[in-house]
Amino acid sequence: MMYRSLPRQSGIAIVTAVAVAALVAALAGFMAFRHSLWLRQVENQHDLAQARGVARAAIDLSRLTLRDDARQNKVDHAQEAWAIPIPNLPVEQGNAGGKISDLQGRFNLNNLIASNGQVSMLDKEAYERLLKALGLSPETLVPPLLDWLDADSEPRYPGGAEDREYLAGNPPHRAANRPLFDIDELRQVQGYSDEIVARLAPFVSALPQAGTQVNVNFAPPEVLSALLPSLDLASAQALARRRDAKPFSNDSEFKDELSGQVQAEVDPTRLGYESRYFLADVDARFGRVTVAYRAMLERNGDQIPRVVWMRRR
Ligand SMILES: [Ca+2]
Ligand SMILES: [Ca+2]
Repeated sequence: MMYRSLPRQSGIAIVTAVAVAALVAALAGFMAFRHSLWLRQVENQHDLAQARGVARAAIDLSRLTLRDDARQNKVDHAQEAWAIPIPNLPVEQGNAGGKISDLQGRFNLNNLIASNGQVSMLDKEAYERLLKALGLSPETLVPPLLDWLDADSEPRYPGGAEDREYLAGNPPHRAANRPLFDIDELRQVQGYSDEIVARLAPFVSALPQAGTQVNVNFAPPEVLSALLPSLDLASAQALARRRDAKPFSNDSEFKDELSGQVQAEVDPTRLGYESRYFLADVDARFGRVTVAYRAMLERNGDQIPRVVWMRRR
């Protein structure tokens, strides 16, 4: 009987050995996979850190470019060197590129409430004209934005919206009662759908101060026409074409291009030829990782511009 059970036992031993070998092989494979995954993660982290470093260096380069521009002249227009986009250039093991855009040719929505907390009537009327020129409704878009920006919680009538209206919404939130931080914040304001915000975006800004001038060298025709009530859109389009060929340096050059009636509407406190605020968009690729950053820059005199905010886009 004993000799019969021996082959059976050795059979079990062989099966066990094969199973153990298979398990070891599977475990070794799993370990190798985990190890390569870990290595990949380490590489990705390394590439991400490098790409972020390259992106930050590109934003710093934008700041230096704007500082140097301010040292050379006191006028800003689209033909200046800083306004030329930098194509994606090879850097060590990667690529980087970007562009600087002017923000001061746009209508600053934070101008609607002056620094004394009161509505700036000239800016309110200009914003109404801008909305009309864009085919949007001032009646539904102006009162809720004024309520969003003003410090109180009393809704305007008609068409206003404050905490009470927003807390009843889904999801409930409150009115900001302070200047806009960013154009994207408009999506939280009553009446501002994604489509409306996208339509407005090229024409408006949310700068961190009120009472800013519009740089006429960058203003789209719709913004020029909104700021100069007697300048119709067709004349503003013709004016913008002449300006793009030959930018303005001062009031007298600008007024030379306007009719007498429009000349009288040029307010040097609201229109200018310089820019203080800019957007820097940079893209950086390093190894397998690509990052894209956007920063708002504020230039003060010929100092290196400060970063107002910076985020991934
Ligand atoms: Ca300049
Ligand atoms: Ca309010």
